[in-house]
Amino acid sequence: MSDPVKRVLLAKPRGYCAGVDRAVEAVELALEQHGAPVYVRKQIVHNKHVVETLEERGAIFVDETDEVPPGALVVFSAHGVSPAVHAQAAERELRTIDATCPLVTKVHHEAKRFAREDYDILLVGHHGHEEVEGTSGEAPEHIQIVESAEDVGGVTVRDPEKVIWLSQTTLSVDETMQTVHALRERFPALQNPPSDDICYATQNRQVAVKAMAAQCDLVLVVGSTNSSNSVRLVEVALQAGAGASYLIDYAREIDDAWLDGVRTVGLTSGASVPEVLVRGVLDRLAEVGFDSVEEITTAEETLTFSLPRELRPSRASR
Ligand code: 10E
Ligand code: SF4
Repeated sequence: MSDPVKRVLLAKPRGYCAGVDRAVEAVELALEQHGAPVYVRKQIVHNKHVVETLEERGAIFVDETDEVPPGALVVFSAHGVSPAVHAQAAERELRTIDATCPLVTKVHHEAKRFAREDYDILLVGHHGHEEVEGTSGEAPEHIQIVESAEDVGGVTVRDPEKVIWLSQTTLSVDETMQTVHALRERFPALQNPPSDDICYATQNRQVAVKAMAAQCDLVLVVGSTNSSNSVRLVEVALQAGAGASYLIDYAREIDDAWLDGVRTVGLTSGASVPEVLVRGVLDRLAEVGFDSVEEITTAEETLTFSLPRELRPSRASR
């Protein structure tokens, strides 16, 4: 008999967002329509399992376009690329499919618009993250990256009356608001982005994990270590009162010691994580007595994006 006090709270929404779904499908369709190999610049999304599965099907992941043979087909990842990368690809006469999430593209448009209007743009985000490199590459002379409230003291602007903040799409909402608060103390005229840059999927996954964290002795987040939004879910769970929280790629990474004395396990997954990996964790937890599963729903998601233009059926073939 299973122990009735052992239970799993399963966050909803979790896992794939609309932008990831579209980007992964773009690589799958490119492989179907054009045959292997299909090159992909950077990881299409930051998930080990997704990347390995696509590699098995003939995708070749490269760091830069100069690793792609001239004339070959390359997909740009969901995190977006700077205009310089588009130019390099054009120079090598590569065929390109741009799988940048439309919500990242929206931030690029904002960056271009405010740079054109000669604002100083403070981009809240993580140095070295591909999305931040892509967005800041739209207007490097106008954009400064601000990682956290601690960075704010070092920011200088040309005209404190003409400053706007934008952000990476996958940050912690609460931490970002602290950074913005610190920025506004220095620059009271700081303008907000025209609409939220932290996307609906990031926000929804954080709200869902917050709703259950305080009831959980342990929160497991399925996701890869380079996945910003997944890492943020561990931090948010801990801040919202979870006893402990760990990031895992696979069920096999669960350390039995984590479950010692645990009654309630919370489970969620990042926006780049396929549901099959969550199912694997549920199966593993059931084997050790956590077979009662309750879904905690804080939002319903229905958003979908159309495929990248290069993959949409041509009018003639419809
Ligand atoms: O590291 P991130 O959370 O930005 O990326 P991810 O691939 O884990 O999740 C999808 C998020 C994207 C593409 C950025 N908006
Ligand atoms: Fe797009 Fe948000 Fe998903 Fe990033 S996390 S791919 S911005 S929907």
